[in-house]
Amino acid sequence: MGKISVIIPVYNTEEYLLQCIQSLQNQTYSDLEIIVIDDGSTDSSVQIIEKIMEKDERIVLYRLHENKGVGYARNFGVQKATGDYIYFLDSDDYLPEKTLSILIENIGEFDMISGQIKNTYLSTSFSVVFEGKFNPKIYENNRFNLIKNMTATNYLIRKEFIEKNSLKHSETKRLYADLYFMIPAILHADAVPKINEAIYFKRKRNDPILNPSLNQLDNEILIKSFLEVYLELKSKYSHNIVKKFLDNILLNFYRKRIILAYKSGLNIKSIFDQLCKAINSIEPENLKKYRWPLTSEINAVKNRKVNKYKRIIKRHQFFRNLKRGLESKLKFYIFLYQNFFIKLPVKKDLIFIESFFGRSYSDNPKYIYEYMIENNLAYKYVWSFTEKKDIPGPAKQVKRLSLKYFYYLARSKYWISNSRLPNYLTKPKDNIYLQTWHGTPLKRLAMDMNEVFTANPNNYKKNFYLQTRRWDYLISANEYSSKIFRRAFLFDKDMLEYGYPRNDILYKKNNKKDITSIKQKLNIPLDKEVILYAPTWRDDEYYGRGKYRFTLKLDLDKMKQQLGEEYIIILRMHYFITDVLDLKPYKGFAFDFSKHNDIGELYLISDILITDYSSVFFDYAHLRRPILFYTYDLAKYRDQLRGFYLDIETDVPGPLLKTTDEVIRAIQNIEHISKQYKDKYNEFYERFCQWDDGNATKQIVERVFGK
Ligand code: C2G
Repeated sequence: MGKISVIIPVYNTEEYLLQCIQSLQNQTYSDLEIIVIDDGSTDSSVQIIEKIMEKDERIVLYRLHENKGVGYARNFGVQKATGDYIYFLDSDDYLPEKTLSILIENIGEFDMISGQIKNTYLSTSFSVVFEGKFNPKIYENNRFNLIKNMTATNYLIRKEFIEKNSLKHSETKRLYADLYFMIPAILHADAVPKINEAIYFKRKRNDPILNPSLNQLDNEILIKSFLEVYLELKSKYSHNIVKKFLDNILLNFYRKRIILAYKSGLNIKSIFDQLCKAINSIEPENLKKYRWPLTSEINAVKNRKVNKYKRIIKRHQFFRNLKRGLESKLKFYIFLYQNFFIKLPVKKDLIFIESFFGRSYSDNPKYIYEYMIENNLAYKYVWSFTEKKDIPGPAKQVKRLSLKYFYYLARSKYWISNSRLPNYLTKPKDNIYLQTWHGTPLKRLAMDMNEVFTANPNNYKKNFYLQTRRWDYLISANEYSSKIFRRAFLFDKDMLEYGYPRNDILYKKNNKKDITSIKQKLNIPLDKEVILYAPTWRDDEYYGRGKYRFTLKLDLDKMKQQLGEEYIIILRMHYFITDVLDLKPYKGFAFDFSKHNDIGELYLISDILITDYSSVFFDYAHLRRPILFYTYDLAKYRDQLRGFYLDIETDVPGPLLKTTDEVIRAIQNIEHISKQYKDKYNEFYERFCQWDDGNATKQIVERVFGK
């Protein structure tokens, strides 16, 4: 049927490249030439290509020694191509197996054919089964709709058609260079068929901060480039169909990009002149279908009245926000927060506190609060909870996400939280945010994560970046955490390096009397040794945002049978887990303390900890008691889901166990294991437990609030 030349410009995409090229090698249509143009990459992209080329002679590599931009690289590729057809693929995207065969089988007599593009965050192996016949839809008068997304990827195009019409990408424009190729292509093609199946996977990069894709670049750059391209193309074409297309994409761009950019702080003046020129070039008849409020904005721009335009935009934004605010109660509270509460001054003595999204009275925030009330510091406190709690001291309680929650957040000079606060909460003027965080990281965090598999991967990294911009202080439990936090959170403000407030209790109450009294309070038998099982959550097992599943893999029947005489077990699920354990059959042996506020108390009363990849073992190690790692899904968790900062096989202070039998055996031989791990435990303690001495809270409170 003919040879297809696939053209792939590459610029620093080492993370994605292999998958891209392999997806071509796996194509069922094999008469291919894979032209890779390295556009001056500075990472290991070239080495990756060179390695894969050794085994596939269809791959040809060209190297440009400086970065020339995607337009230049693609034109260069077309010149070198020897195929009958050209297909543009981006090096961070990938194809299902049948893409090229579907396209070539359906192109018929047409000059080009297109297909659906699917945006995706993931690069886990996918399989798409295409069966049966495809009935491509033919685009004729409406064919410019095909290029609303402004990209040249995912078209199979006859090479002679490209040559006949001298189609070329722009080589001077870094952005939107594709339009210079696609507009004349679509114009001269008369009719273009499209396959209505997703046959091209476009990766939405999840790291717009450190590794942005082109359309994740700074708003001002994007907008200026777009307006420039619009004006240039507008003056080049006199065909009505092209003018209409350009005017439509300008107005869409205005509504989607420009208006949103103002919201996130773009200075209107910086783009206003160009915007005026562009808006003044719109054909009057292409404006007819638009109504107020857009038309009043457009008129102000047309008349070059920047101050009037700013007033109009402000007013419209207020109405747009109000309209959104009326969609639900929560949205209305957010509207009030952003438009009214935030304008009130903060109260200098008010502290807003939350732990684990309001789910518990626990962790570092709890200990900071208790220290402050015990020492009668002159502050007022507001705690945010999802349900009312029985807590000591004078704190006011507000329900998380209620009207009061928003009001007090806006009025508090201080925020204390151990996890994230919603991104839409603009930081009040003069607010000081003490972020306590909630553990020494084993699992990769935020910017250090390669791929994000959580219930809500959208903009995960960007959101994290915006989160951490609000933090003024961050607590770190050891030097190792400090280093990671600086990088993974891009945090450059005050790191508080005194240990964790929540660990003070492990130094102050680690004695028989206190331990017995906690056991009595919790109704735990006094005559048995205590095992604590505290695993973490799995990113890919969820019901929805913040609601995760957990399947208990420990065989409690076996454990009860073999250990029940001497031990009891406390099960403690991570706060994200919504499944409720049914422990009725194990009454007297297994106890569920998932809802207990304070895991520190559970550490104190237990003799052995079993965990997996949870940060709990960094805290538990302060007690120097035995730790077992029940890591039945290690390979998947470490290699696929998260990645670790430590080598779990060599660095942790206890054995990695894969089955309940191994866990039972380890418990039966716990003294032997303790001896075996003595040196490793000491090393671990030296490395991670150096700063805590029972006074972390005091030092932190003095640093943030003064003596
Ligand atoms: N936790 C708990 N019970 C569990 C697991 C965790 O009470 N079964 C508490 C512990 O205080 C622990 C904290 O939640 O230190 C964090 O839990 P991790 O399992 O480590 O998981 P995650 O919430 O993802 O935080 O830098 C730390 C990481 O971000 C991990």
